[in-house]
Amino acid sequence: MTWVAMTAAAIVLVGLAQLAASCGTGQVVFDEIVDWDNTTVAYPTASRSGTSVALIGDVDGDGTGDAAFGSPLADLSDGSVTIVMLNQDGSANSTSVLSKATSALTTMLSTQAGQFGTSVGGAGDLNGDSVPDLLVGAPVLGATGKVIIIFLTTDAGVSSVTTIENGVGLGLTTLVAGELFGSGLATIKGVSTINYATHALVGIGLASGQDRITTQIYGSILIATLSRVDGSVTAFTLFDHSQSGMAPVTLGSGFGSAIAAGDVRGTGSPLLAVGAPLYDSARGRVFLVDMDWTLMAITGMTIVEEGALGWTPTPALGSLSQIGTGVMLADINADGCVDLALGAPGAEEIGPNYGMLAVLLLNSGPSSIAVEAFTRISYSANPALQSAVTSTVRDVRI
Ligand SMILES: *[C@@H]1O[C@H](CO)[C@@H](O)[C@H](O)[C@H]1NC(C)=O
Ligand SMILES: *[C@@H]1O[C@H](CO)[C@@H](O)[C@H](O)[C@H]1NC(C)=O
Ligand SMILES: [Ca+2]
Ligand SMILES: [Ca+2]
Ligand SMILES: [Ca+2]
Repeated sequence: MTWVAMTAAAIVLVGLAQLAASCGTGQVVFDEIVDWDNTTVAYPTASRSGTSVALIGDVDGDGTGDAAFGSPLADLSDGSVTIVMLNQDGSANSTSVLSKATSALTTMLSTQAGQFGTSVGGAGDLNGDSVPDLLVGAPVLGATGKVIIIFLTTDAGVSSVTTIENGVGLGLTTLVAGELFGSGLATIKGVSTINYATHALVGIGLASGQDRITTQIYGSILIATLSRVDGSVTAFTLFDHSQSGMAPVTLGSGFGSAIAAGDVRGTGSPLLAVGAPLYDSARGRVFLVDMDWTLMAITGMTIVEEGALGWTPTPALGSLSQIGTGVMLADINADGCVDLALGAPGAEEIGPNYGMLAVLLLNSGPSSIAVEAFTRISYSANPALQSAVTSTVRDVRI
C-alpha cells in the first residue's frame, strides 16, 4: 500500500509496512518515502507544487498506474500540472508538464492567473480511446472557475481539451464570480445507480460557493455525471447552503476545498469527505457527508475535528492547522474498514506551519463512526521526511 503526500516543494510517496489485525485497530508504520521532485525541473519556490495530487490510471500502458500533481501558482499563477509515469516501486520514471506552454492549453491559460492545478483528478477514460484522461481544477480561471478535462495521449501529451464551467458543458448557468468552482475534485466510485462502463461520477468543490438564497459564502459541492464518450456532463446536482442537509456548514469555512469518496460505513454506498480548512479561523474540520444516491440528497453529516469521534491528538495540531486542506478515504491498514487521512498544512510541529498528514484509522458501521487509532506523518514523526519537509504538508490523496 502506498500513498502520496505533498509538501510545498516536493511530492513524497509513502510506503506502508505494518498491517492491523482487526477493523480499526493497530498501528500504521511507514517504511518508505519517494520524492518525485525532479531537481532538474524548475518548480519555482512559490509554485506551490504538490497542492493537489491524484493517481490517474495507467497512461503509458506499462501496467503501472501513473499520477499527476498540480502547481497552481507556477508561472505567476497561470499554473501547471505534472504527469508522473511511475515505476512499480513508486519512483518517477518520467515526468511531463502541462501548462500554458502546451499548445492545446496556451489560449485558455496564458496570463489568466487561473491557478490551473489547484485540484487534479482521474476518472478513467472519458473519450473511449482506452487512455485515462485528466481532470484539472482552475478555480480562478474565467469569471467563475473551470474544471478542464484533458484527453491524454499515451506519452502524457494532450489530444484535446474540454471544460466544465458556468454556461458551458452543462445546464449550469447560476454560478457567479468568485465561487472558486474547481477548488476540489474527487472521483466517486461504487454508486449503484451509475453505470460506470458508460459514465463517471465526480465531485467538484466550490470553496467559496454561495447560498443561492442569501448569497452568503458558505462553500458548496457539485456532483456531476460525465459521459465516457466525450466527457460531457449528463446530469448534475449543486449542493449549496440553501439545500437540505447543508445546515451544519458554517460561513466562510472553505467547505469544498477538498473532496474524497469512500464506503466508510461498509454499507456498499460511498459517503463523501469534504474539507472545510478555514473553519474557526483556519483550525479546519472535515465533514463526512452521507448521501442517498438514488434521490441525490444529503442525509446526514458527521464532523471530524480535534476532540470529536474520540480523536484527541496530543500534542494538539494547533489553532491554525487547516485540517481538511486535503482529504483521502481509503483502507490504509488493509483491515477492511475505510480510513481517513487529512492534510493539515498549518499544523504545529517543531514550529508553526510544518504541517502533517493526520492518519485516522476508523472503526465504523452503519450507525457509528469512531476513530480507533491516530498516526502522524510529519517532520518529527518520520525522520525520512526531514530532508523534504521544511514548511508544510499540504494534501494527501491516494
Ligand atoms: C523507466 O522504465 C523503463 C522500462 O521499465 C526502465 O528500463 C527504465 O530504467 C526506467 N527509467 C527510470 C528513470 O526509472
Ligand atoms: C527529470 O528532468 C529531466 C530534464 O528535464 C528529464 O530529462 C528527466 O526525464 C526527468 N526525470 C524524471 C524521472 O522525470
Ligand atoms: Ca504507467
Ligand atoms: Ca481517453
Ligand atoms: Ca482500515
